[in-house]
Amino acid sequence: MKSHYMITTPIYYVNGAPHVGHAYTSIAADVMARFNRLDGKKVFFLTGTDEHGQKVEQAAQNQGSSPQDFVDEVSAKFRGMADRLNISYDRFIRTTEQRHKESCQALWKKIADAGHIYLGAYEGWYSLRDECYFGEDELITKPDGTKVAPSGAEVKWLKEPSYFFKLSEWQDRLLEFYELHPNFIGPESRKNEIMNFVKSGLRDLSISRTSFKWGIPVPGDSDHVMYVWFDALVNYISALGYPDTTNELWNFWPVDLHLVGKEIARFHALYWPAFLMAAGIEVPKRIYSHGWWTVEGEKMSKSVGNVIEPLKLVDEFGLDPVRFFLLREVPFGGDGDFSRQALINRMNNELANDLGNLAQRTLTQVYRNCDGKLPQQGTVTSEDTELLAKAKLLPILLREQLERQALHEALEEVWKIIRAGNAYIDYQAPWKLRKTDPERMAVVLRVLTDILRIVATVLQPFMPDSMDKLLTQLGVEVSERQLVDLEKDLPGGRSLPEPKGIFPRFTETEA
Ligand code: ME8
Repeated sequence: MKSHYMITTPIYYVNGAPHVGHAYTSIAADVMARFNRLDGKKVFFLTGTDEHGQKVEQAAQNQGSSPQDFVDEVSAKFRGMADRLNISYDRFIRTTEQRHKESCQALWKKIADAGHIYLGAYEGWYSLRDECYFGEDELITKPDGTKVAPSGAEVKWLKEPSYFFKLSEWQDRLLEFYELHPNFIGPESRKNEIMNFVKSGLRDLSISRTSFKWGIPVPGDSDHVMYVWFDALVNYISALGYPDTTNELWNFWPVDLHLVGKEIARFHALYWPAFLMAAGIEVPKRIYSHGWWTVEGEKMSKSVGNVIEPLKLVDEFGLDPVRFFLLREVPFGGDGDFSRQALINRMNNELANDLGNLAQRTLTQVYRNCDGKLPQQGTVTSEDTELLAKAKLLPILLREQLERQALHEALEEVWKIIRAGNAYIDYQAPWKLRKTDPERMAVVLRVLTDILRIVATVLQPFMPDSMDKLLTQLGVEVSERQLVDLEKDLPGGRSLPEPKGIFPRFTETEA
């Protein structure tokens, strides 16, 4: 088994405040980082902010700030969000850091020296909002006849001197690479889309700008700053100390997973591998793009005023219910709709009722009827073994599901066990056994604590704080919470603390 695992989120633009979409990617990546740590791997989890480009320069101007002051302020908000959401990043990179700039210039030089960059002039339809040029055939004509970018953003005809990356020469190599590495792009639908785009023919890519200053100077030609996407993508290797590939961190390359939203899959699955191949650097193992959140059926936008602020959600519902809801509600990879009622339903039905009650019922009976001590394992029935055997499969199932980013399937698998646990406790009715067969009662409660221990261990990446509490109530030491620890049974007789409910029900307060 490979001992290193590297995962990244996109680095977020600092031209607006963080919203639930950013929180979503970061939480999903956090789950995968934490799961791999739990599985005994050395993890490098990278996130951060993308701070150059014309949009940022303009946003700073609009606010009357210098670009640097402006990016310092907004980047701190993103970092604050990550901390509040319990995102266990190992490095928060900012593209305005000096070492990142040097890294970008080193990569540029490497690609240029290998003959893949030339100076030309660019004209075309440019969308400021997307920071991207579009071909005539990619534009969409609105009912009033105006042409806009596929994203709906306004486009302008621009002409400027520009350095180009010879992307057109990489078409065959990229297609061959996709064929040879069928897991490189996920989900499958996105892979087909990108392959079709490449097959339709690649144009050389403009990778510098002269129309503004807020960017990284092109080595040897300071009239040009680097195209913000060149600068941004390089963060993934500058964080590992590129061009110094002899340092420890470089063992994490190639990255195992770039997790991104679907709108930027193309930059990651096409431009990025081409840049890397041109520089003779290994290509990432996998790019997975998830879908987009809308809010109560509508696109999230500042002008509609329906932007969901993740920290407000956390204030109202608590962190772990929010983390759980986002990953449970929507099949990962597809689009989703945020609704307050849906969050409340998940919280009350699946956290408070299903998991919360199972834990509370089991632990209260152990506390009251087993002297507050973890029961010994006893003689088990076929029903006991069946349930235990299913629960013991969870680590293996989850490992496989998370390898293909099926986060929702992983949660469903855990909930199957929780539901089976509830059916088991109702049927076995240990509270009745207390008088008639106390020995059997102890066995039933021990089966239930064993089930809960497995469930709580594998759910730690999703809800770290709550599962920490549950594992403590189950008498599991902090040093016994890795997946491998599940291979050993806990000795009976440990004193357990008085159980306390972990997931309160949510009730709307009257307005
Ligand atoms: O694109 N639903 O930054 P960005 C789900 N700086 N996810 C969403 C979302 C939504 N409604 N809105 C945003 C950039 N996201 C570049 C990236 S990487 C080298 C450079 C998430 O601030 C999703 O992950 O626009 C999306 O890809 C990312 O935020 C875009 O963030």
